[in-house]
Amino acid sequence: MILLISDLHLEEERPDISRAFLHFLRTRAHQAEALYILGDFFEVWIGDDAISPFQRSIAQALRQLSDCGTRIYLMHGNRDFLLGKAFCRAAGCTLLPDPSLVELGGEKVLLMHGDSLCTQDQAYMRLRRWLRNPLSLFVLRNLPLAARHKLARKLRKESRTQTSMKASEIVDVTPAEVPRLMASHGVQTLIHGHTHRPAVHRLEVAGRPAQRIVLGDWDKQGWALQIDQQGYQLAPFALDA
Ligand SMILES: [Mn+2]
Repeated sequence: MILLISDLHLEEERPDISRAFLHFLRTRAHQAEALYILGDFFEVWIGDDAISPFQRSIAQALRQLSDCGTRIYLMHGNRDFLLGKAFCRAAGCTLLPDPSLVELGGEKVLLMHGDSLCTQDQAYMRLRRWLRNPLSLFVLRNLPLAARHKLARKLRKESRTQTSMKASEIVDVTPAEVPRLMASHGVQTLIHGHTHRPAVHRLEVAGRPAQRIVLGDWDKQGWALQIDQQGYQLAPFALDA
């Protein structure tokens, strides 16, 4: 059995979510061969050198799971793209590039965070290109901590006001983008998060039935996609279960 989650937006201010996640690790994830975390795992990450005791406790919980034999894969989101090698080593997880082509349950599947699919949001796409450029990343990683905290606050504030002003189609995935991208990777299944609109979308790729599975964010409830002999099951669960 394989589990995929995304958009937990873990932060100290939401102990209900971290509690639910730690419970999820001890129970369902413990039974899984692999756990995929497709971005925005943390609400904010300003660098592995600025890890807080809260974030360290999450890394230790992941480490415990990977020591028990569950493989853990982590992909960057737009909030935590500065997660680096030191965190992955501490947490016992493997960093996946976005996009990643993997084999899950005998099928080739494309995994993404999902923000790069929202191509209609041109201002965001420009910012994303700038933030993910190796030179900018180098500069960001080497800024003093106080400057990184300040920048992270500014980016979050801007993202919130921008998102609330933009039409909902603009901050969602561009539909025409999806079949083209899936065909170019030769997959019939795409799994991503980011939009906080959990759903299984049926479509056609290269003349065959295909699916785009959107993972849910953890807020009022948790979400996980389970892949096993029964196929793909996307379902919510109570945070206090
Ligand atoms: Mn996101």
